[in-house]
Amino acid sequence: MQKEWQQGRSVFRKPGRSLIILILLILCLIISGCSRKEKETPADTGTGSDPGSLVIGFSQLGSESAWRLGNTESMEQAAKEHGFRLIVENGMQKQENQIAAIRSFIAYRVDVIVFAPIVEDGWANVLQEAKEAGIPVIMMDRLINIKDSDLYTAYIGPDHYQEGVNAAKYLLKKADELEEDMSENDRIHIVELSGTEGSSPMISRFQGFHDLIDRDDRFEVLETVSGDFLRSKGRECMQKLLKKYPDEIDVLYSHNDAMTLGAIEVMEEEGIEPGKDIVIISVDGEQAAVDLLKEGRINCVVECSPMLGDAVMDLAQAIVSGEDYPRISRPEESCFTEYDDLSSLGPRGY
Ligand code: GZL
Repeated sequence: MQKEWQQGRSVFRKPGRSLIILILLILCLIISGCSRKEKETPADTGTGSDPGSLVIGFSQLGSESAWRLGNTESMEQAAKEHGFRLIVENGMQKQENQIAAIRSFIAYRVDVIVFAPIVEDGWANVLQEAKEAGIPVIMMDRLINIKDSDLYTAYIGPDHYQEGVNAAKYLLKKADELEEDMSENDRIHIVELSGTEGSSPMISRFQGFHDLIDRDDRFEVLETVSGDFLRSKGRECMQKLLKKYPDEIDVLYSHNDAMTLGAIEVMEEEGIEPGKDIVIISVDGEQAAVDLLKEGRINCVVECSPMLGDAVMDLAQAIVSGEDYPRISRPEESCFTEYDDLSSLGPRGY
């Protein structure tokens, strides 16, 4: 699905907090003896002083899930293998932290900026500043809403809409089985744990799923609640849903494995058999979820690969070297279900 680029709301923030964070970040870089002059090789590249090695500023959105941790690790490993210096700033789930980090990378004059935007809106100003500084920006993992798509150089990340479609396709197949145990007028009741409000994976996984399910009158989505991609909130939301819809829930569609693991904890505390009493569809494909799929406690795991590091580093090299490069790149992704032979599925690495 081609994403419609709408005009992004430029968010002008009070200079106070963000400016303080920016100044502190720049001071840290200078004090640590690595203030970067006119494209000199930084004092401590940490990866040899090869003048060809790049310095990359990476604004990661947080560390909210095994997926995110795997993504950060993938970037760190790939930078090391490419001989690049990677400066990682963890936004800790706050957009203002990410914006301040990008501003510090501009001040430090990195060769390339990489960022995983926590939400879709509010990036135009800082990306304009990076463009005016002549620093290429690679957007990784999540997408943004922006009028001027020239404000980023390239995007590498999953197709979240297709992931929602994959989840729905599994459920359409499962429905034939579920209907056998249902009376004529019954409908298959679904609850949905969605990801961070305003984030592209939440928006697109919702849309991809609902575009198939909402037009099929065998299904009824009872409620969609945001668990913010967090295990703790997945638990909390599932507790509330089980109280609100006692014995009515047939299917859980969860936008990431972390929330699913929290929800399964609650189900088992309530004596509900996950994967049997409630069909469970989850997205990410982290090891813990695949293990539960093999045990029959999850029915479908839609893969969303965090292993983007290598592709990002290759892309950064191509951009800086003036070689051709794809503007949009997406990793190959699978969907693992209870109907598949998973015996050959190797370790997930996250
Ligand atoms: C998806 C990624 C999402 C994962 C979550 O590309 O942005 O963020 O699905 C993570 O686990 O929190």
